[in-house]
Amino acid sequence: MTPPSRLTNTEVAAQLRLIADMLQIKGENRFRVLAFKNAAESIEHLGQDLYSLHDAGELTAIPHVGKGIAADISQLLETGQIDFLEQLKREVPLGVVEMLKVPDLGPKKAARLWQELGITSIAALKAAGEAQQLRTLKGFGAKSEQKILQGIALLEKRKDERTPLGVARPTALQLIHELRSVLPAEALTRIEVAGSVRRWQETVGDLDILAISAQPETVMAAFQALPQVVDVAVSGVTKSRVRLINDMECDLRVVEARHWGAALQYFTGSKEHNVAMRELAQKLGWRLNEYGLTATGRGQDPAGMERFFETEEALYAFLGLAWIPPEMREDRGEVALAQARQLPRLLTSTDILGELHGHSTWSDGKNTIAEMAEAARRRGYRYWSVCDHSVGLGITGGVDAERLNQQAVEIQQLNARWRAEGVDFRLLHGIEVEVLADGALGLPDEVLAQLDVVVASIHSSLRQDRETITARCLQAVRNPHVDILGHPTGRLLGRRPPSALDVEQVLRACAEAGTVVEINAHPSRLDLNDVYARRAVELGCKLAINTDAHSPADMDMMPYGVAVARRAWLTPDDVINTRPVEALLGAKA
Ligand code: DGT
Ligand code: CA
Ligand code: CA
Ligand code: ZN
Repeated sequence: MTPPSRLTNTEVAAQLRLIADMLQIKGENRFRVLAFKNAAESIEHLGQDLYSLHDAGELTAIPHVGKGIAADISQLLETGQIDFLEQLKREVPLGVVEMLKVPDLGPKKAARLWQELGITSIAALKAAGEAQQLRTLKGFGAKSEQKILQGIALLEKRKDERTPLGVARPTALQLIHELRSVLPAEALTRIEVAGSVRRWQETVGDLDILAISAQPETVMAAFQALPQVVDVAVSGVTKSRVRLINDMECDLRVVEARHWGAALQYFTGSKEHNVAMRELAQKLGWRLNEYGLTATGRGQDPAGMERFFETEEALYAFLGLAWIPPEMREDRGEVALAQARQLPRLLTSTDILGELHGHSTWSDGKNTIAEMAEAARRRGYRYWSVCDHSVGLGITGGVDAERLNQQAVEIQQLNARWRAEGVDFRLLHGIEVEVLADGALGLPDEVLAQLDVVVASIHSSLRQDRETITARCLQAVRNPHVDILGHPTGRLLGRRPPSALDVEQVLRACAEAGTVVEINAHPSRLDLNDVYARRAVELGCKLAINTDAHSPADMDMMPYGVAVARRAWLTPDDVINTRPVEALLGAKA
């Protein structure tokens, strides 16, 4: 048997929660239920790898994990399942557990709905509610029936919400990784993510995965059996649609090798790009679908003749096009450019030579300057700019004139060491200075004047009206000491809307003042977004892509920022941190 792929702590916690829910529906002792819930809670918040604890025989050192639960966890890590949970699954339908998601529907009610009315899914619950059958249950009035229907409506609305790419992409890649590890190589020739995730769209409706296999049934069975899958909505030989434990839905399609090119093109989308592609094909006498091209008879080839493509490149080439990077496939003129062989040379991650905005323990970063620099150097960067927050933001630490001087000493020492060792790496000394509510900066000009890089950002009073916050931002970007405008709109994807800022006006001012605009690469921000970044370049701005790292791991987020730039059609020349450090500092002077 293939060993199960590694589970994350969150996934292990989810399995324990599932046990707790099932026990609750069965009406078991509440302390037993609580034991599983508490264990799940501590595992989710455990800052440690479960596998190494397991290997060391130390699972019981985790708070709330006793011998019994530790044994269940061991079994899960070793075999990919827990016997006890498998047994529970045979007793309690997953659909009934599902019903607990309806607000105000507790385990006791769910159990009665199941046992007395035979309801085993939310869909069935909704139908029964609409048919006014719930009120027939003893103790259930018209009012509680109404409440359940309202709860279901709320749940459906939540389901319509799109997932941030920073959650969706790792989810898709994990599914692919797990399928690769559970399936024998001969059952899975190829597997790739398609849809909006492949295009790196900032939010994602559902996941789309595409595979080539000579054994589609085997692939589908393995897919539906993945531990993250809570519900199978569609189950066919070539297509499955499932719902995952994190509430995302995922489509998997299995195709033949000869259809791969057209299928990947079709399921990558966007729909708009596909419409443009179909129109082009039509003009050339072909009908384009997810299998390939069929001659319409209006071109040179006889009607009904088929063409298949093993690669996307071959399909695009057959239609007279250069291969178009997925990030550009939004029908914004890319098809005409590909036809004219004039696609831009898009920025790639390897073009990035360093970062200009990151934090250390001098403000809210988790690592020292030396640790951050070492991490940057190890990933091949040639420079990294320490930009800690100016004081007074209500966070611990922060820098003022005095602390900046102390910081400078530390930075000089580190730089001197690398110079002596002949290492091509340089720390830049910068700051992320707060743009105060009235547009003044958090530190005086003469302090800012001594630094290599000044990033000005807004973290407070983000709800000012459009006029006020725009004026505030204009004042900051026009300050000659400000080099970069950090995360301009302040949005947090899925959590906080952008400020009311008049971005167009601010971008014009940046172009005029020579202030660089940031694409904050952190997937919770992606700020500027693709549309504004495109506009910035049109207006003559330069951009900087920074992860705003607070720990070395944050630096891994750079591809998200590069993807925003690619979706904005940016070339290396549009982005200043593709330049060597001398050119960078020279341009600033
Ligand atoms: P999403 O899921 O809303 O984030 O966006 P997509 O682009 O992943 O859309 P999705 O999952 O509905 O479909 C995946 C791809 O399949 C889509 O990008 C293009 C293709 N596709 C799906 N439905 C249609 C359609 O009705 N017409 C065309 N031309 N393409 C379609
Ligand atoms: Ca999709
Ligand atoms: Ca889909
Ligand atoms: Zn920052």
